Amino acid sequence: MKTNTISKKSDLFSKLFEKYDRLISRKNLPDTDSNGIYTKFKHPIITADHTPLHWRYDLSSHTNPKVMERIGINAAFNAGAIKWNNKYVLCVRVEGKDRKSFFAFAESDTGIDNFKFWDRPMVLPQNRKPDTNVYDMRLTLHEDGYVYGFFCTERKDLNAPDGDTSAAVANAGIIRSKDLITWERLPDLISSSSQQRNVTIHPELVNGRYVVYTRPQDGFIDTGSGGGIGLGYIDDITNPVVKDELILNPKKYHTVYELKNGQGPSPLKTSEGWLHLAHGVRNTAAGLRYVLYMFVTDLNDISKITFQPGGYLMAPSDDEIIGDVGNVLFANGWVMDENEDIFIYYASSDTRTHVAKTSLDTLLDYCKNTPPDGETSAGSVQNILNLIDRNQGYYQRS
Ligand code: M1P
Repeated sequence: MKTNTISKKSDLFSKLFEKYDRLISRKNLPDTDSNGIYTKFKHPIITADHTPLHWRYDLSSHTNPKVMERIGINAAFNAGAIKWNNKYVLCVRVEGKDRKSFFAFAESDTGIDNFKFWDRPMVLPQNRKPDTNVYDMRLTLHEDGYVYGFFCTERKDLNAPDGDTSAAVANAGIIRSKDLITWERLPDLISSSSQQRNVTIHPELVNGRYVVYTRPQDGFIDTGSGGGIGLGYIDDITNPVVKDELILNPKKYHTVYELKNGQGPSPLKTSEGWLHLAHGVRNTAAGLRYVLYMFVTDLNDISKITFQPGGYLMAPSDDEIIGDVGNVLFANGWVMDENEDIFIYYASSDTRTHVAKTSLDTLLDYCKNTPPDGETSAGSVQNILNLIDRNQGYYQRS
């Protein structure tokens, strides 16, 4: 009798593993519906269901005869990315059903499918003041030889009035490694802003100094009088005091980054400047809407924007609109291959991770040849009229 029960339960475990194996070995196909700028793929590349079964289930049929999930995972999104030992490696924000986020690496040979999590989630080294919640890792191979991980560390706001149990303080946490396995924790960012989020490091030194992209903000959600993508300099990365911070890319009325914006991954170096991916947020009657946009900065003067296409590069579409925090696209990871193919790792609605594939040549063309924001409705019409004029002789059909 007992043997029968166990073998029946073992069947349930087998089914669980078969289902899981099918999911992580599933091939991902490109969406045929490309806009010429990037190609999205049919399936998200990482979801909560991709997290290993041995993180979630007690796999013994003796102690878990009902095959119950013991630890639930809610979402797997906002991944940092790096190409490492010929693999596409993501540092995923995994969020448990208990609302805590943590980091876990997943890797793939193709960059578009078959992502497998490493055996264990990352054990993040702690500073004297432990993190309550951590998220949104940016991974950057720096010219000093380290891979830096910049992430958001969140702690309760101890100055909040009694009874306010949600007020929090966000800052940038910093780790570095030479092998992605052993990580050294540096002090958290020291800046003049009460809160910082969406911070990442520029891959090269500028005049012998480290450079960080920042997002100073007054409140935990509201950027208030702060906001915009900032640029600051650090003399000694082991004592990360931000100096000479300036706003590189401000939020702006009646644009897709009207309410707030934030640097995505660290910029990519190209012969025509530094290519940036960012997110912009505006408020609507249905709540905040997060989209991705781009800009380019001068190769020799990184505080100067040389191109900024109007509008967004990518916005939530179809199933991407729905999730834990709806109408959100967010990207903090991308990889450029030796052949200059670019993989943009983006997440939808704080729930799942996707990839879009493009190339350096295409994104530079996009940045240089998409008209800048027209600023007004009339300006937008003028952009269209300019295109119509250039198209004379091309579009009339008999
Ligand atoms: O919920 C949307 C995003 O909100 C925050 O981004 P920002 O600081 O720009 O508003 C982050 O918490 C991010 O993780 C999240 O995806």
